[in-house]
Amino acid sequence: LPWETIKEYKEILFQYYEGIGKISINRPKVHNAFTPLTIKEMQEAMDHCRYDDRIGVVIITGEGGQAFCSGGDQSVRGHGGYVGSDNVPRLNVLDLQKQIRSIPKPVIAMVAGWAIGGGHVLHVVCDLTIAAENARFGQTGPKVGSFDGGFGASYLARIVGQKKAREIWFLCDQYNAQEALDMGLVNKVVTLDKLEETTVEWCRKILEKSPIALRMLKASFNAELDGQAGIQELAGNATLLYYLSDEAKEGKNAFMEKRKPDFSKFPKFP
Ligand code: 2NE
Repeated sequence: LPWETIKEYKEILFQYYEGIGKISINRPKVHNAFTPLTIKEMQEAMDHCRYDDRIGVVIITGEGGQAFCSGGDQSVRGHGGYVGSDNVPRLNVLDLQKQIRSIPKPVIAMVAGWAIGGGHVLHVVCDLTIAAENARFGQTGPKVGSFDGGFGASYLARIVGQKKAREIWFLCDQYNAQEALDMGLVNKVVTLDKLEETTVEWCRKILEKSPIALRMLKASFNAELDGQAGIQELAGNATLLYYLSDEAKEGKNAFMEKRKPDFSKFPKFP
């Protein structure tokens, strides 16, 4: 497909095609393990996707066909986090996870090969996952001295159930694409050569739908799980809709015109 580059980065590719923003980790030699810079670049790209009016759906993926993402790059893991060129240890992937959940547009993980450790959590937090037959899923935390007790544990358990989530973390086994499909961890499995085509097909179906309905639904699914922050997002969308109404505009206009607002003509729905 004729993807066009939105911006050049060092550790990711960021491309656009017909309403879709595609963010792809580009470190195939290490199975797309991420460094603080990879995440910083992904965060900037996600932010761009949020504000770019042409983009209605986002794909997150990894280059090379062998890996989606193998988690934090262990070679730069230091004292208290993953260390970048500024020598500061960070776990900035946690901020990216929040961004994926809160962007008011569907995010699809397109997984070929390994989705492991922090890379597995990245696909977990995406709204949908489409996997190639060669996809392999799992957590490694307790094996390599790490864990993700946030979305990586609680949201995973919401998806696959408490028993299965505990099995995934306690045993650190790996699961193939069919097993992932059977446990509801992915939405669809296709051959590797059909992965992008199918994902773009799903994007097209989504892009035909009402953006506000999609936005409200995403916020609604999140709200149940995300406590006050989830309610804040859902309520923010309610405010957005209210601001579009003549009733809300009457309040603002009255203030600007230094008069008493007249809300009497607006219906009191049962
Ligand atoms: C993914 C897996 C199972 C693949 O195994 P295999 O045998 O197919 O490949 P191999 O040879 O292990 O990997 C190829 C190259 O990629 C590097 C390897 O070291 C190897 O390099 P060379 O020997 O060719 O030089 N590589 C792979 N993953 C890497 C990584 N994460 N960091 C640095 N280099 C990596 C196998 O590679 C594997 O188990 N990888 C490690 C998975 C892992 O434990 N990830 C970190 C989990 S913790 C985390 O992500 C995290 C968190 O828990 C909380 C917050 C933030 C992050």
